[in-house]
Amino acid sequence: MPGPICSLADTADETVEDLVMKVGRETQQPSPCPGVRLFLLNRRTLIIADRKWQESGVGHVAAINPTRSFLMLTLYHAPHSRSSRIVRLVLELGVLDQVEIRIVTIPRNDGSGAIDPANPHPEGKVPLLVHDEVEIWESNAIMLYLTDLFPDAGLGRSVGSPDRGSYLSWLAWYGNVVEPVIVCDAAGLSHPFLDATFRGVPEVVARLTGQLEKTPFLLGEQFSAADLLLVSPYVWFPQATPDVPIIRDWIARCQARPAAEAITDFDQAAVQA
Ligand SMILES: N[C@@H](CCC(=O)N[C@@H](CS)C(=O)NCC(=O)O)C(=O)O
Repeated sequence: MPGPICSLADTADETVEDLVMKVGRETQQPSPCPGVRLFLLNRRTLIIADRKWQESGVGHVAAINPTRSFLMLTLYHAPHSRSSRIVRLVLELGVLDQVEIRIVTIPRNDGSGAIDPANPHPEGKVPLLVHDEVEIWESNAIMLYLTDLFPDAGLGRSVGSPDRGSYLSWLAWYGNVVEPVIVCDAAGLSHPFLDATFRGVPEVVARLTGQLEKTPFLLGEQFSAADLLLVSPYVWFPQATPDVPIIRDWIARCQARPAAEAITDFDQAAVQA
């Protein structure tokens, strides 16, 4: 529990009506003391309202810049794993100071590591995002959640955007099709049911190529979280990269971004810590 009362930045008297118009929602954070309620006005401002304000409509109301604890966004991360792409997204969004990243262990393919009792993911996996006690799991769901929560960086597409449907489709296609196809291919598995359900690597390559022939990134001229997600298997598993120049160029464009190097440094530092 942080000490919000100690970090008041400014205060103002406002009516209940004024404030209720502005207040987003009450946080689920326990009140620091009797008669005081906490409201998140937006992700930059926390309102502390005391009993007098609540009863009379005029009283002590303080707006402060929240610390990460107020946002209560926690990301469970294992370095050099599928959660690295979520840390990269946090870096791309510029909100590292608003997400607490907890390093946990996972069982690794080489036999090292183990499920970490400190990781609340029901299967012990990463990534897991926890926001105000609600667990969000699966990389594409977490990416959608974070880009909706932090729209200013322009890495997602909000409801009402003409590209919202394409954005959701690329994110879902990654989880529903691309990962199963890449994993089955790497495992040397083939079966008519797999082909019928997911198709295969040539179809994945054709879909990516078809879009990248039209635009430099999947949603057009600008890099988005859809690129970050779709590029990720080729980043960890370069052997899976198709020998298609348009795809290789797209990967190079995505990896030329500062956050691509920053996540490598972040993971390296986390391993050495
Ligand atoms: N579809 C999930 C996959 C999550 C996943 O399998 N994560 C791996 C890390 S690369 C993991 O936690 N493995 C640990 C385990 O299997 O216990 C996602 O994309 O979030």
